[in-house]
Amino acid sequence: MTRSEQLFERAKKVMPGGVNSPVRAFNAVGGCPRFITRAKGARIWDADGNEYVDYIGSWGPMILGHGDERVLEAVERAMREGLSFGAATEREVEMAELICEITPNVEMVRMVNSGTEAVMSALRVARGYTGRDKIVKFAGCYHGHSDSMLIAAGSGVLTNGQPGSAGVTAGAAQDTLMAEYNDLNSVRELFERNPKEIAAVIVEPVAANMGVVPPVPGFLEGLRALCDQFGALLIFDEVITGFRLALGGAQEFFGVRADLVTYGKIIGGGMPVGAYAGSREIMSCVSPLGPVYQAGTLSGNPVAMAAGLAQLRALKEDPGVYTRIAALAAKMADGMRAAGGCTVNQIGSLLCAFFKKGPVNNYEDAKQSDTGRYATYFRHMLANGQYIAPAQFEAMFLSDAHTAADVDRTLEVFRAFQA
Ligand code: KE4
Repeated sequence: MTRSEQLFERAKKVMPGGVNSPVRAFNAVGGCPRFITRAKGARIWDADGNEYVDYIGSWGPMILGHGDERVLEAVERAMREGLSFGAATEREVEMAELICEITPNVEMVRMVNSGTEAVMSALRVARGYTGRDKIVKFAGCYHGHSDSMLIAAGSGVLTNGQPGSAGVTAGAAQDTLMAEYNDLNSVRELFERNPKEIAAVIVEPVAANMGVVPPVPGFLEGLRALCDQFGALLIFDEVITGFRLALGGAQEFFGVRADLVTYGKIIGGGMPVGAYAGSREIMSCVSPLGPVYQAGTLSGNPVAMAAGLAQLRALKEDPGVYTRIAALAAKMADGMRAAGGCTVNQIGSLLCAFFKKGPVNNYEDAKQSDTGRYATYFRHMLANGQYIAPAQFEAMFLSDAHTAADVDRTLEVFRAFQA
């Protein structure tokens, strides 16, 4: 048995599925998950000493690459001062000031500990601010595991949500309405059926949890117009796109204003951090200033703030990173398309190969992808030192630590698979 196999056997005895997050179990692709021991730059190593080029980057946080010295030094300095106080600290103020400075339309920020917590809290603020109950989400978009976001599309997408997980009650599901990504009519119809009941529309400005599916031109602008017309808030879930598509995230990249924005991943530099943010008027609803309660023992944790601040400051000081990582992703996408046999969606430093004829513009399209072939693709890439998402409905993440030579090697391995 390999070391990873031994560790997985132990893990399955004491952790559900042997993991702390389901996608890590490799259930969608088969085989034993690799237990990772260390990482540096664009490389990770598993418990058997195998080296991989890492295109997951902890699912997005490692935009500078693993073990960036600026982040490590900030963490080492902060941890010597104290791991956690449960009290106000200057670093939280610096983080909030920096986010307000670099993010469009944001005047106030609340730090939390994960993307899920950021979304859950933003939804509560939207309901508290508007006095309305219903939320519109899109089939195929993932916003973390809070009950009202674990919703399956009903018989038709345009029905009230159904529980998408055991343990989610019909009561929790009833206030979530499902629309079709890139289909403004599906949203308009929900507003017309529920004219004064929709508190917010929440959207991944680039869908990256059904594979990568960019918004078609006019989609985000249309959501903005519908929310304005019907008095609902527009929530951009930027847990993936935030500080990744551009320094100002999707709001900057697409030039569309959201009322609330949620963050995670990059904002923590690899440490557990999430945040939600918006105008002073809306965020003034949040306790202790306003009536919407939300709290957290480790929110704004000083060591996590130090990691996130170091990463965001590095991105602010060198915005050329966005051009560099988008160029690498485009090189990868072009090479994959040239190999044939797949549809590749790419935007900024995000990309994904679907094993079906294109286009892939929504969840219905994405679901037609040959997930069996994806699993074979995954195992081929892994066997050749390329660590990509162990599931079709995820993304590849490029970082500033990846090089053109890395991409050339990955394409060589991909062409061998497609041959
Ligand atoms: P977390 O609670 O996992 O920090 O964030 C939830 C979340 C919210 N919104 C978006 C757009 C997200 O992509 C996520 C989490 N992303 C997944 C990757 N598809 C995390 C990986 C995992 O679940 O292990």
